Amino acid sequence: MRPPIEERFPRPAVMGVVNVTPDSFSDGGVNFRPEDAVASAHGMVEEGAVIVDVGGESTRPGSAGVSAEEELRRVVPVLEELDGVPVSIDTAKAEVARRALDLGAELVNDVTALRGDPELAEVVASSGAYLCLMHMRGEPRTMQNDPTYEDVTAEVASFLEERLRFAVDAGIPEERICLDPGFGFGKTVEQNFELLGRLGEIVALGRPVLVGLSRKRSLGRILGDPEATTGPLSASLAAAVEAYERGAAIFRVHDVREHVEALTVAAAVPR
Ligand code: 7PJ
Repeated sequence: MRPPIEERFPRPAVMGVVNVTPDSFSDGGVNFRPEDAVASAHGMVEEGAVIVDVGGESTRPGSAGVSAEEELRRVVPVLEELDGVPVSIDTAKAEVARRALDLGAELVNDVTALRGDPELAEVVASSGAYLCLMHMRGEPRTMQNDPTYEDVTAEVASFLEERLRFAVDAGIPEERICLDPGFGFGKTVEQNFELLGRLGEIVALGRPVLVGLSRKRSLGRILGDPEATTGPLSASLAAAVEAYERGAAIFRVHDVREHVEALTVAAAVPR
């Protein structure tokens, strides 16, 4: 039996990103070769990541999906070599999750929050894995086409509450689930910052909150480039510390060492 997710990953916990894709917006395919992905994952653990998130399908704005076969072709050779490294599988597909869990993954990071594949909930429930439920408006191919909300934070919170209920009803214990507001997934720059400022309202749902702000385009855009498709490390660190301040627990990042250092300092400040 696994301990509750907040015991397994006490805050602040850093999750390293290993995209086994040719086209991710943030790291441009540096880990597309399995041996490079494996080396990156080990390096991230040495730098203080408590888990690495391995994904074979890009979800950057504008991207189309890939088949389960292609996703498996990308991630399985990596997972097979990651003995001893704590792994999260970034997938919305039951078949990919099942194989990854068999190969030792302990967390399923599903950006569709169990809306993508009707069989994924059962795979997670029967395996005892941890689960991240993320908010996304629309789908990656179209999600940045003029997203509108009455109140972005309230809508994200009620969505996550509903998906948490769905997951629990499907047999996944609440104590194994974390929630993610999905920065950049169907949100404008202004909406992302609004959500970050009011992250406490997501934390108030009572589950650990995972945030992915690392290198996101909103950071580049707030710095003045209206066409930015990525953001710099300095801005990523500021955003992570702001999220920590508001109660975020798990930080999905590309630059592990720097985030561990920044968050260690933030956590040393008495409050
Ligand atoms: C996120 C994610 C995020 C979670 C990506 C990238 C972009 N999963 N997958 N949260 N972003 N849970 O590789 O940075 O924000 S894809």
